[in-house]
Amino acid sequence: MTKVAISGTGVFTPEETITNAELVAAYNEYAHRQNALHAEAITAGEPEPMPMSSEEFILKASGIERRRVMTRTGILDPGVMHPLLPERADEDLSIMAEISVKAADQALEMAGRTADDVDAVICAASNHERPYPAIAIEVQQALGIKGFAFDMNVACSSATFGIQAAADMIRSGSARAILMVNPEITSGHHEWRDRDCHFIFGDVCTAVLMERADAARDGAWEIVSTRLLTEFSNNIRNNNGFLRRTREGHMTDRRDMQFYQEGRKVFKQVVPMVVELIRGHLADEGVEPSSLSRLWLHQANRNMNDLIGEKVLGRRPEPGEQPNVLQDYANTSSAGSIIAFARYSRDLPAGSLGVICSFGAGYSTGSVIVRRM
Ligand code: CO8
Repeated sequence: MTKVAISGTGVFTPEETITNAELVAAYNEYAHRQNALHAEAITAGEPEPMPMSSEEFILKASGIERRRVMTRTGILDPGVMHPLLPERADEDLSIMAEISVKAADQALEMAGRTADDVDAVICAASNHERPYPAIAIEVQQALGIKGFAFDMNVACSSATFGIQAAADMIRSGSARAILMVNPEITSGHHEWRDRDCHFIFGDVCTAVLMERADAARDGAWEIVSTRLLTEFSNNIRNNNGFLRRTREGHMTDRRDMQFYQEGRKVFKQVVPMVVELIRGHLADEGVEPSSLSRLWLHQANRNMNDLIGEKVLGRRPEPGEQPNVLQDYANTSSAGSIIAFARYSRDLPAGSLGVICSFGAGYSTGSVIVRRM
């Protein structure tokens, strides 16, 4: 059977950063203003006053120290509390396509490939800035790639699901090489006015170039096997969608039109799901957990990753065995495990085995076993 390899990766990191201190100051000022505005009603017992956020809580509960964003403008303004990005003309490259091209250029260069070598583009992300035409087709055109392109969305698991889709297509012969991009502008669909989650997300774009292993450069990573799993849950949800204007009252500023979750339930339910998936996948492929050099996990929460690493390996992971990037990037949805892989895989020798793993809304989880060539 045709073997498939990851021969290039790219990470576009936005220039602007927001620290926990800056985030908490903006949120707390917003909460103070809301409480002052509704002081009379609050005194009468309805609604509850908005609680304050704290840097200490954020670091302890999540491990996040700062996040990158496409723009700070608006997010830190207590009178706005969401990013403000200029509108682009239809003729101009859209913002998701722009950051995809930047990450893709790096992946192509690393793989030693040009547009002529690639037959397809997949844009796998947790939100797309428009329903159509596909962002992937715009990226395809911008890079001068022939063949076909499409968008897909499996929330935080979009990248591992994209890797399986691409690997299957290359294996079956429908494409020689496929470029996957994960432009995650989470700041646009995040709720910055909710203390329970305002610290969670950040923006980034990753890219992965996959091709036939027999044509790939030395030092590429063979995709040994992929496994995906989904199980419906309402614990991470966003009700915004194309039917919004058909529903009475949905055009107002409703909380459920942005990301919302039951974070503690997600933590408790997703950890066992992910551990079972990875352990079962490794067992079926005859790979002992002790033979893994590295786990590149989804970057949502440091405590969650510590627990998953410990349960998969059967011991506490050594420093470096399970690298985190969430302290600097926060949760970048589907891109998180790819940033970790791109940053922390080049030092490993040929023959090294590792697992790229995602988990998130759906629920959805994906496990990709890779071996350095
Ligand atoms: N400051 C101070 N106190 C706070 C804050 C805050 N900012 N936030 C909450 N608290 C309080 C709570 O109110 C609570 O108080 P009390 O005990 O009095 O009720 C107390 O702190 C503890 O709160 P939690 O139980 O919520 O705290 P946890 O320890 O559970 O930590 C986390 C919260 C960090 C959210 C944690 O539960 C977690 O990480 N869970 C997993 C979440 C997760 O991985 N979700 C996946 C989401 S990503 C995804 O699927 C992609 C979706 C698509 C992308 C969307 C982009 C926008």
